Amino acid sequence: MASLEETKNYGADQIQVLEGLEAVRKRPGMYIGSTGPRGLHHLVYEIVDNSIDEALAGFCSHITVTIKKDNSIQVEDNGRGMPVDMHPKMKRPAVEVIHTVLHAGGKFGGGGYKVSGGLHGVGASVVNALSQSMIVEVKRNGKLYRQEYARGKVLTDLEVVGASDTTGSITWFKPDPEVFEELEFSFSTIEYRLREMAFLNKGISIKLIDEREGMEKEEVFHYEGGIKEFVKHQNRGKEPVHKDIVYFEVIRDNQEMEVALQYTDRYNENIFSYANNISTTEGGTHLSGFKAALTRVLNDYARKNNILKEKEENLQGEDVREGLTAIISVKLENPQFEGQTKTKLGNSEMRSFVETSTNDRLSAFLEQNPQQAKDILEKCIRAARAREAARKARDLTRRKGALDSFKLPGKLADCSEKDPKLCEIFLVEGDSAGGSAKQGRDRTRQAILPLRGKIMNVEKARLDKILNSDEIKAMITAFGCGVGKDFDLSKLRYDKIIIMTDADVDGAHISTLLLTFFFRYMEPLIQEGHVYLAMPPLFKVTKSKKDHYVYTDRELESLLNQIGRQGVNIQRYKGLGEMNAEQLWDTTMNYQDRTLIRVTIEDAAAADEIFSVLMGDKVPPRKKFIEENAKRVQNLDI
Ligand code: 0RA
Repeated sequence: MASLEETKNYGADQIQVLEGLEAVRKRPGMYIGSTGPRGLHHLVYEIVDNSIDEALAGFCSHITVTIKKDNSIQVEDNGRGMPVDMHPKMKRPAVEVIHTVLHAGGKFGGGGYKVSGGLHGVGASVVNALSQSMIVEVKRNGKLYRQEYARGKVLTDLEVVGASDTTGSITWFKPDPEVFEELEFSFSTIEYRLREMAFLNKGISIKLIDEREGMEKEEVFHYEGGIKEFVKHQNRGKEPVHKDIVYFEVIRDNQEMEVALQYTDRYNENIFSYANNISTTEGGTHLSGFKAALTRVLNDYARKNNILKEKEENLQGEDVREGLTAIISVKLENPQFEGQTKTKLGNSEMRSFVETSTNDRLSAFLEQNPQQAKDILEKCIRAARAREAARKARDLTRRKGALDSFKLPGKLADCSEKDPKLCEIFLVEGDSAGGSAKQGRDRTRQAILPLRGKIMNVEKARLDKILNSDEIKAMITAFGCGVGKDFDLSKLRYDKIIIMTDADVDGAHISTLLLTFFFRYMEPLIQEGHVYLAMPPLFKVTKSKKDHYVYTDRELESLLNQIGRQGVNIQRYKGLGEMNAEQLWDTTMNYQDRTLIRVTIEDAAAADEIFSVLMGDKVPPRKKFIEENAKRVQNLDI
């Protein structure tokens, strides 16, 4: 990719030297967030980010990430190749400094925007510190260089091991089992991240290969349309309100902004903002600039064209964001990340830059596309009217006291313990299983709420309708913390909310409906980790009068191998209802032996994608999604 001339201009003296890697091994959480699956995957992003930086600098077009058979990772790019010349102060090759000195990477001087901030940009040295083995190869100057590291240390000097007529970098690492609790990489987690990177950096081609046995797979992410295609992807299960995705890009001095948006017939707002490829989940100046411009432009246009009549009130922010899918991506030289999780952009110049640009470009779009402008505004006006109706419905339900927890629902079998921290509530599919659960439970700490039939699909209704559903009202009163804007987590009456459904397709559907409701209207429940899925057994295996409960097909296989297949009786549970109270307690509810899956949300955009695809009206994307993710649903980690 890069010519020899360009390669020469950069070198070791541009690398700043900071501190040692012992600290990283002592307190890995400080550098990669955790030593669980999240931290493990962070290692991959860290290495990929360096190649993305090289692409943003204009020298790299292709990145390949491979999950190797042994759950090690290889990242290869066709950039200039990492610098190999001697670092003047350290008297070591630059590539070695990058991999052994904290913060040496990601802090190169020179033009371009660097992915840095938040947990990112801690550098390749952190990956070395947390790997049992790491090998880096550089193709540069017509040569192939190689160096090995392990657990933060250098194993071999940088050597020339061959010739090369191309340039690029290859990094291979195997995470350290002494550090990580789990060493298994998730294809779909990495896939999500790489796809996001490809959307945010149009033109870059990123390939993901899984070489693990029985899981062989390959995907390429390459989007010439960038975030415009991101919006299309997010909206693939939804019905758009207008034809085109609005897209604009403004580049000025050393700042860039890109916006893509489209309204859908949904009711929730989905705005995802990024700064230098980092997801700014806490928002910041770029997001508030965008929101201000959106409200203003739509109101101005509606007034000017008499779509909003003189006596009508202005559209509010929430009206112009209902059903909106939007991506805002800015790139700037010195991003300031603030907020609790360092994901809030603080640079004040970004507010006016995004606001003015959006004002200009969005009004131009509306002027040039009167039909689409009309479609959008009609949707916003419907939202404004519904907001009024919902407010009235909420006031009414509140006045009636229908959602107060002193009027607990009749079918709730509550527990006697009063300290919420010690209590849990099982949401049980069907009255018969509900009956067994009531009998089998620990009455002091376990409450049971049987749910009858299908829960309402909240993706397709506004709050005023949703509040008419008995099942939903029962949950709101039982939990005790309100709903939607009024939600108050501190009032939660149970520490654990446990969804207990049959291990079949209907059960999975009910779980998804419940999770969708929690995600859209009680999000802190999920964010703070209060929601769980119970794991009822799939089989009861009886041999010589001894019962074994088995939870997965794989477990059944290994049990049969262990106890032999002769004289074995296998009962497949079709539903919770087939278990009596004692069995339900033994297998699924008792504190010691049960397995609960905690539902977590790694990423809001991913979760929205999952819920809107699973719960939307379009069948083909749903079918495709379920087929692709069928395995993952077993271990629902959203
Ligand atoms: C030359 C100079 C610089 C970085 C790279 C090459 C480079 C680093 C990586 C990391 C992964 N792949 C890479 N490819 C190239 C530093 C020059 C600067 O300050 O930008």
